[in-house]
Amino acid sequence: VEGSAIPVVAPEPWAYDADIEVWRPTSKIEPDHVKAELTPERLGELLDRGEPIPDWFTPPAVAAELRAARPPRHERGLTVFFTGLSGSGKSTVARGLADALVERGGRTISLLDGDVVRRMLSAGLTFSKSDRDLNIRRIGYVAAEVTRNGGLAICAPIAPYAATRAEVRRMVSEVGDFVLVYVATPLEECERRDRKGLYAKARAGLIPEFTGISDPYEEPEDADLVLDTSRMAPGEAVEAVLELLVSGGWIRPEAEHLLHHRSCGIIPR
Ligand code: ADX
Repeated sequence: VEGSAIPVVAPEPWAYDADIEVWRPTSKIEPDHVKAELTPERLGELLDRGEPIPDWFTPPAVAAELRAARPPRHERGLTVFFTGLSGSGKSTVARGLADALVERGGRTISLLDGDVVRRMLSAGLTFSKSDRDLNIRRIGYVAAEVTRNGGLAICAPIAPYAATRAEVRRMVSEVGDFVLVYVATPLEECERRDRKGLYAKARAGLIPEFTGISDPYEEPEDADLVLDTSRMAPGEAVEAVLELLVSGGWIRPEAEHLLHHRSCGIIPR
């Protein structure tokens, strides 16, 4: 520092010399030696996947603290949030996913289907923008609580507004992980199916503010997965979500999972 009697010594960068297994100033490492590196991103990845932290990087006790602060994804709470038009297949895929996950075991599953939520949690709400937003916020609140406690919440409302979906993503991300699945079945297909006969009524003007007909649906631009159920069977759609959850590390691959079961003395069918 200028004018001070104390000289300031700037430390030079250090790195781990993997060849001779010591930490040294980078300038002293032989050019042909391997400098081991672990960037903060790579460390985050290792923790997310529950993989070992190399012991040259940090002592095991510190690694254990890091793991406690950032548990692997398969131990962390997760919300899988489906969004899409009425009749797009959200509920079918969400239910299929819930069944598949229960079958695999290892996770507690809470299914918050749009129609069921409307009957229970949101009875009395209309389909005005503000009531839809309130409905989605309630779903988000419950999903965040499930996620906070390490559970896996599956939600399947229309959730037509991007800002409200983003709010739910924020709420859940504070306490765990969030995955958005856009069930992008085209309106024509949803209307052709018209399972509940509601599109016909909406076209006839009997139901006002019907999503896709007389009310907006804002397509997500932040979806982690996009599924079109007019091009795939429900089982395939469920498989696609499972694959995403396995590749992201939220659930273990089937083989490993069966081994784990065996080691616990459970004999899979
Ligand atoms: S959201 O907009 O608030 O997310 P939510 O998923 O709960 O909608 O409910 C949608 C379901 O309510 C539809 O699948 C349909 O069966 C029924 N419904 C009744 N009126 C409407 C409407 N005006 N718009 C959309 N869906 C409606």
